[in-house]
Amino acid sequence: MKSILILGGDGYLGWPTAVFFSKRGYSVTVVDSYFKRNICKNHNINTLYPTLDLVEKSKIWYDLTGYEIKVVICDLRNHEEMRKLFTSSIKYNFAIDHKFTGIPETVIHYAEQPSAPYSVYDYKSANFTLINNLSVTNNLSWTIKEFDKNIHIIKLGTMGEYGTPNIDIEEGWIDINHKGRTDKFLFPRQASSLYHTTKIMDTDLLWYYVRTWNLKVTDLMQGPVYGNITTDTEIDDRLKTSFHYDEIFGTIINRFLVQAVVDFPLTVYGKGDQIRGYINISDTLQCIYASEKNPPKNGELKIFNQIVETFSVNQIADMIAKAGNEMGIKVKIKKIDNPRKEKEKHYYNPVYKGLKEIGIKPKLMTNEIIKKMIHEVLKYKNNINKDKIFNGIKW
Ligand code: USQ
Repeated sequence: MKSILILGGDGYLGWPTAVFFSKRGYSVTVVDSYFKRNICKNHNINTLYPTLDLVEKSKIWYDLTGYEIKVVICDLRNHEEMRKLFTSSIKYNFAIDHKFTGIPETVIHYAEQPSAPYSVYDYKSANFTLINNLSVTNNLSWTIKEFDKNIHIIKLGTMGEYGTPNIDIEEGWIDINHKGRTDKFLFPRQASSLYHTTKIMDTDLLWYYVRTWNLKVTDLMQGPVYGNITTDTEIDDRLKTSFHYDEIFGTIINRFLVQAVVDFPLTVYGKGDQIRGYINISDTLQCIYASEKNPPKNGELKIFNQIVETFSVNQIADMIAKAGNEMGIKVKIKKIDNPRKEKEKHYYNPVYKGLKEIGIKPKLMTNEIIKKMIHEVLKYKNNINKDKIFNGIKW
């Protein structure tokens, strides 16, 4: 049985990833510090529906399927806590069999503060983002060097590291010819939030450790994710992943779906011509799985641009309004002053071939999929707190 460790296992992507691998016969351990839950408590943020904690969800998963997901609650900014995960002093907060499952073959690293608005909210949140994101990546790299350099690290990066340059965005790397000589470099990165900047620093850290210690790393440059429907979590509503629509943790498509059903004009920031690459949550799982099955060699950093299609904010608003209107919901759209510092009109042409080459079959955001998502959100319409949709967190 292959063993996999998922750091940040309580998150929007962490929990469905755990369930996905568990269902496919992997021995799965999830780790989380619950900092996102704590931020939500402090900011009075509720998700679209309540989500049980990791111990409760893992118990339900075991009762329904007989598959065990082991749970560890700890703070990975602490190097000793990280080291314990790789030894028999690991302490499970939930397990059927409390015996150490051994050193994992793969570590999926999601354990980062993922919100761009939160990273610029105030000094404390900025500093937390910086320290958390970099120290977890650093602690993981040192621990893997100590225990086994053959462990494959799958790290969630972000397309936002590249920013919106006026040239095509390559898949991680670029060949530069300068004064008659040529070399290969990481594609230039320039982010437009502190959160995205920490992800650039992560990439640099990992690339340094790959070159220096021969680690094996896959970096997935993912665009904003949407949806909450993943086949394996559909067996029971209590297993659904979290769904944020608030300004801190909600990403654009999920936010617009919620705004559509409560008659809140879709909050298009600025001109709305900002283009990004998007991906359905079920495709994220396919991509992680394909990456796990195609590990890099020691001393190799594989980079994939993890998106399946690109849209402008205006296009997304129009698509959601069209689907909503066809369902009898009157959807309004409103352009508001952009609280962010970002280019509102720009060239955007990223390459995203690598994941298709290893077998990903993308699920596109069709009218039918949008209607299915609106239908899902409508079930929880009464839980939605309009006051949390837009408070104008500024860059
Ligand atoms: N936007 C709006 N209205 C809104 C919310 C967002 O017009 O109500 C616009 C933003 O200005 C931006 C675009 O939509 O141009 C995307 O914003 P977002 O909030 O959906 O995504 P972002 O802050 O970039 O971050 C999210 C995740 C982050 C991930 C990133 C991928 O929170 O963890 O890394 O998407 S990417 O954007 O490709 O960097």
